[in-house]
Amino acid sequence: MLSKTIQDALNKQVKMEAESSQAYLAMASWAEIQPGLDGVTNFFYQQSDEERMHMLKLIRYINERGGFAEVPALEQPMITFVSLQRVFEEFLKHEMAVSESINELVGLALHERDFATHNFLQWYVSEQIEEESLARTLNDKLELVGDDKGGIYLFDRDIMLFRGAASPSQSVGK
Ligand code: OFO
Repeated sequence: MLSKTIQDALNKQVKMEAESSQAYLAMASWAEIQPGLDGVTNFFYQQSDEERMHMLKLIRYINERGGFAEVPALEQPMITFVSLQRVFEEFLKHEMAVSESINELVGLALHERDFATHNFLQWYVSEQIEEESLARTLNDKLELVGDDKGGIYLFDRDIMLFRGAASPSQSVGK
């Protein structure tokens, strides 16, 4: 059985994963209406789906442990962006905030001596290493490219390859 403290903290993380899914959905939608950004569009649609999966995994865990997973209300995310660079800066910022939140949760689980939750959260720890690293790589590439249209074309064409290389954990679900 989950303690109230852990249940509340996990429910906060449910919200964060749902917000991540919404944020990346908004990025996908923005990219979709820009000319020639099919790769970036697919990348963020897929990223949004993954975040929903992360949320579901938490919901199922909370309920499985005798708690109650609360489906949260969500704020509208940022929906327009001044540049592609800005989108990816936001992506990295968001992933860093999620990593921090997961680390807090891991610390809390240890403090509360909830070793099952501590064990459950290790998947998220690994996932955040992958996602932060992917976000940094993509930001670095975009910095190299600058405003060069040819570079942006190649970035968009190859973006799914970066994802494949950096994120081997897509099949892990509940
Ligand atoms: Fe939920 O994986 Fe990153 O944010």
